[in-house]
Amino acid sequence: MIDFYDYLDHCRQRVNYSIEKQLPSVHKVPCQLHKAMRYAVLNGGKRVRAALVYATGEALGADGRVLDKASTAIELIHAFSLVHDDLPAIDNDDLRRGKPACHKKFDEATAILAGDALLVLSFRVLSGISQRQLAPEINLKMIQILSNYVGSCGMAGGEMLDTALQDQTITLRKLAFIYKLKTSYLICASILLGALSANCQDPKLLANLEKFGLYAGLAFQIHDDIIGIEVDTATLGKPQGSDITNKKPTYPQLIGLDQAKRQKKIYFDKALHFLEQTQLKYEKLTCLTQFIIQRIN
Ligand code: GRG
Repeated sequence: MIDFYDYLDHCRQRVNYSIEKQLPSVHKVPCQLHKAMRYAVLNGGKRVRAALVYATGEALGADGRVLDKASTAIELIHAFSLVHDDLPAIDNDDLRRGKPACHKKFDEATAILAGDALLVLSFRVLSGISQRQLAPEINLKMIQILSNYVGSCGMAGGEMLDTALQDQTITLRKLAFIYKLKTSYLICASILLGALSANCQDPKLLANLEKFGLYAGLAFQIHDDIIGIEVDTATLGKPQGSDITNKKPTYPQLIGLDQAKRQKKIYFDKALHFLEQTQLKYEKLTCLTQFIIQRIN
């Protein structure tokens, strides 16, 4: 049995070191922008997505240096999405990872630009994988997958639909669709980039990994709704009850907390079902999925 928390800590340290190396120095002009980028991405964070990249890639024998670049690219995009999500025009949240949100620490213009620059840096890092470590056509596939999953039919599209939800009634089916785009797709991208880092091109395996990511992502977002209600602001590191304040429909709001917990478990079981189908050595991925639905922040 692996010590999962040691493993998660190891992934965190590894990706943080890699991110640090990729960020421009705070002494480089425009210093304020570079400070904000650093603040937004090196301010804590569980690094669950990075761990998914590492755990998937390691199960398939990927080169650690490729995994460092892939996990860095994913966490840079994730940090960018949180910066923009917190902006007054979107969720208007002042607190992130227990600290002032980027636009509060700096200002709105700086936060918007820092987010933009993190997004661009993500693709720069991903496209910078050495040809000696990974075939260029696989590297290109990674870039295509990531851009599809975060673009207008992916995370950005999910956020657009989510933003329009304020004060609206919605069916559970539509909400699940938004969660898929907004949250699951970056989880899927993390897993698929991990697999591609190992040169994996088996369509059946990739399809099972994608379905695993899809359901793990839905469970992750429903759990996020639940802890957003049940856990206090200090523990969450972001405002408790912010979906209620923003009048955003969530699973607990639509079907109640108990049913939301049941639905989370259904998605968790589906995720594990598709993980088993991969026939990989998946102990770390199972632990990560359990962590995703039990975390307190
Ligand atoms: C991708 C082009 C493009 C635009 C981004 C702003 C935006 C559009 C998307 C935001 C999507 C979003 C915030 C989804 C919520 C996902 C979620 C539950 C995030 C929290 O993730 P954790 O708990 O956070 O892993 P830490 O802080 O641990 O990293």
